[in-house]
Amino acid sequence: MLEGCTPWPAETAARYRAQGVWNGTDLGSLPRAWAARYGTATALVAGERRISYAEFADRVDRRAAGFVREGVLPGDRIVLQLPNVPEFVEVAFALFRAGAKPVFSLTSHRANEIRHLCALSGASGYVVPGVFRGFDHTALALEMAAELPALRRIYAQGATASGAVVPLESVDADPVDLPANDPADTAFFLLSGGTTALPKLIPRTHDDYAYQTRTVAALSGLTPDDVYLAALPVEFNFTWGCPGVVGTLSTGGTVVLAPDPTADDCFRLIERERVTLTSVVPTVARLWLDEREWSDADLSSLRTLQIGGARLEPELAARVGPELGCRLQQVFGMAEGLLTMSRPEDGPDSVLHTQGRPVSPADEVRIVDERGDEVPAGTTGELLTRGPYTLRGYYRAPEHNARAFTEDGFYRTGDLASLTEDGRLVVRGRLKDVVIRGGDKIAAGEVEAHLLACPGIAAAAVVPVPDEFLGERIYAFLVARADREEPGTGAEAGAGAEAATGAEPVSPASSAAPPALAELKAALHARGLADYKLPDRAEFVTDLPLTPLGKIDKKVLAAAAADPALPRD
Ligand code: J2J
Repeated sequence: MLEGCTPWPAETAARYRAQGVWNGTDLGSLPRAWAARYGTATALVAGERRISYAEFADRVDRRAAGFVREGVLPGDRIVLQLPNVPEFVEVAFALFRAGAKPVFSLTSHRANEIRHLCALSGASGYVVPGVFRGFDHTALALEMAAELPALRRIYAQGATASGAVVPLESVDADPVDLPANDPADTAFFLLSGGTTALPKLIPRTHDDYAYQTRTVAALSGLTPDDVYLAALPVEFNFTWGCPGVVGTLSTGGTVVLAPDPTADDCFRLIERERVTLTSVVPTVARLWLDEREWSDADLSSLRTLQIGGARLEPELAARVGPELGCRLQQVFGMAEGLLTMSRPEDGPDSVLHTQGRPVSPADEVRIVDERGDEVPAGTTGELLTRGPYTLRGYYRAPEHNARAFTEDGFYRTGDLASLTEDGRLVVRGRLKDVVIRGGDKIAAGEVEAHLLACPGIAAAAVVPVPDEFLGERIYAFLVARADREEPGTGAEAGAGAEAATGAEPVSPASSAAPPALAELKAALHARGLADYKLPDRAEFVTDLPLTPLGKIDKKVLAAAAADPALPRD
């Protein structure tokens, strides 16, 4: 196994193998196996492009040979940052085939995230989309290569070769014999939604991911007639393997790649491609439901809409069946592993109000109180989990791992949940310091660290504030430095914190005018922080409330931020 990754204990691994839970799959071998079974059937659709299973396998073989020719070696880490295009799927499988480990990055990631991902993974290569949505990823990649000596090759779509830049199109060579991968080894890395200032890398093994996708595909009743719409970014675990792209291809179905999750694009694709299954976050589901009234698209092929990634309000859940004419499947999941979902046979009440049951009988789930003792059904506590597709440790993070796992290997999810008498999960909240904005996970600590590095800021605390459309928004409470003189122009600064608390723990700043929200956002943007992490509101206070232990009291701040008396944008 790759150094820096934590294996399952030998006895546990032996048990999973003996039970056939892990069946020795090498993800790199799958495209050939699929081609043998499904041949001329359509594997991928993107715009006007339709790629058969046979073609897909050929392209993967040629690209794998191309990467080997470029000097990619088994065990190399390669950051993969492409949008929903067939090349994402081809490159991921080509790297699996070559024994290299893709690190899945979001296209919205910028210098701050990419620098960290490349450095932490020790990446030797970085695959970018050239210019995408107005952003020059190749230029950023070159900057990174100049900073990080290990980063030797930039593969850019549509680029011309120069220096470290290799056009992705030229990563193509006559197929060569390549050794098989050890199924117990790490196949790729997903990103953690994060609780710490810097995102962690989640190693997923060939065996564990093959098991996840196979299990979820079977539970979803997928057949070769199914058509899956990848509406959310493909690199999201939900879209990639729940059952998503990998589960659908494993079953011989067709994957349709949507450029983005807008109702317009997706409804058109559902109608044109007769899509049967897709997955979205609640914010996208709400947009689709609201748009449905105005659209005459034929959505009759859609059998199941999976919704997950953030809390789904029961009122929204109840609209799915009647308004979209398909079955709702609630999904609770995490890139770290554990997935729970409602089943076709579940009654309406359970589908609307619970996140269903773990997908594997081998998943172990515990709800515990602060002392770590298990609590009875119906009681809320922290969700801990262990199982055949849940990580045993983040990559190269021994200190964090010591806190994030129990001694007996349960992962502390940081989610608050309860179990129903019949073992269904109900997500109740979070212990972890994360904002979930429209399904995007933002670690408060990361934004705080960047705010503190901005001029004029003495202290910063980031909390979620409930929002009808996005679920949550990012709210920053800030203390200005006493020495700041420039006047700010923002209306947000200092607005109504007293009214918000009704008491006194958060008091507005009164002295020198602090920087305006727009100014702060520009500073964070300039620091290379991805835009989806920028605060939606910033409020200056004279000091931050503290708990009796002297930590910033985020409960008080979250309550202040959520107060309806506060003016909203
Ligand atoms: C409330 N919170 C939820 C839900 C995830 C499938 C679906 C989602 C993800 C995902 C995924 C939630 N209700 N239904 O990887 O394969 C919050 C929890 C969780 C965190 C994980 C998949 N579903 N969440 O969202 O790694 O807080 O994975 O711990 O991005 O999202 O985020 P992520």
